[in-house]
Amino acid sequence: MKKKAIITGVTGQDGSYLADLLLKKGFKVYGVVRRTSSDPFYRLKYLKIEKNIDFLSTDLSEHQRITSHINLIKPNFFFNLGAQSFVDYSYKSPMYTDLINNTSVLNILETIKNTSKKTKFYQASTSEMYGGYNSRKMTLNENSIFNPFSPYAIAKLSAYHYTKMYRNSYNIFASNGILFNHESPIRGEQFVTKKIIKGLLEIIYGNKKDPLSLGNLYATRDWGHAKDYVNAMYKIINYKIADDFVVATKKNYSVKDFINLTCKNLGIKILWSGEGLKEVGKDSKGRILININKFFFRPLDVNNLFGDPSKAIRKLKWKRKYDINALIKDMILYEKKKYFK
Ligand code: NAP
Ligand code: F7E
Repeated sequence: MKKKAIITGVTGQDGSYLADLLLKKGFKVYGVVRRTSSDPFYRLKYLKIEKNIDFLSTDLSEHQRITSHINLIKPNFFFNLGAQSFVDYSYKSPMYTDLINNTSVLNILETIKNTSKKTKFYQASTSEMYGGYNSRKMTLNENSIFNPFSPYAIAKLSAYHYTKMYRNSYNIFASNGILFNHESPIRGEQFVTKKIIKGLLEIIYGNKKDPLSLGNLYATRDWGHAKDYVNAMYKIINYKIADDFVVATKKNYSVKDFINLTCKNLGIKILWSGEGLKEVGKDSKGRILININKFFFRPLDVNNLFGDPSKAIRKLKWKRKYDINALIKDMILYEKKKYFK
């Protein structure tokens, strides 16, 4: 009989790549999907897998329905990737963020404990939990201190602790993947890497007249490729014991570095001038490509996140295929296809 996996957040970036991976490994994949007025399946269609998934139409806030799916299916694996995942929005909607990113996780763990104890659980934890005032040079690992800044990070940190608590108290196989930022061609359009690549291509190939407006150019992140990171999720849930693992590249770049690398890949020379809200990036003809808008600043931004994945490399034998340039090239290729069919 095929092994069964439930994925929440199956329509998202990671859920789509993970579903693809699990289908290739012969799993029966159940995907939790909430109702939306527009088509949520574009990523699954892009990967040509939407017909191979059994969809469970449920919002994560519908706790009883999630419970009944687990009871009926008794999955081998439960990957909890569904979340209100946009840090910026969590400041605007903290209670909703907490309901989905924290209370819903507790509901899933309680259900596994009560009715499906053999189900192995993976929680999508995040580098945002570290928050803090870390320097650009300081790497973070499984033993580093958490100092969450945003409602998103606080909710995720609570869910991280629940996951550990259910593992330690009830002997449930429940693991956290503490993933640093990871991107891909199918990254959500609000996130900064996708916004930069899509925005620059709109200006260069799509005749967009206005510059691309961004916020804090000096935050640094450790950016990997989502395809490499779903491989890590699979290794984490298949590891001999439940545990917590950092997944990162051990390289970090600022938002401005990411723009410079994207421009280099596109063959554009970008010249920076001005400071603060007046800073602009111009092309060699003097056209403004990037400007700054205070709307995109957060009440409190995490300035530096830099991960050390040594434990995952050592224990899980996790390897990644993409570096930052390969990631950028992959994202550009996807956007370019919109202009050159
Ligand atoms: P994403 O693209 O934003 O996907 C989030 C998924 O959650 C979508 O399928 C979304 O459905 C679903 N969802 C949101 N609210 C829901 C609700 N109330 N009920 C049911 N489903 C709901 O995020 P991602 O980048 O793939 O990230 C996957 C997970 O990893 C998230 O938990 C995120 O917080 C975490 N994470 C991400 C990163 C990263 O850099 N990508 C790093 C660390 C951790 P719709 O399609 O309907 O919106
Ligand atoms: O911001 C700065 C912004 O929204 C990255 C999620 O997947 O990774 C993601 O969270 C940085 C921040 O990602 C804009 O202030 C500047 O410093 O792409 P982001 P994030 O907040 O790091 C973590 C690990 C997760 O868990 C989350 O789910 O870029 N920035 N200007 C901007 N950010 C955005 N979005 N838009 C701008 O215009």
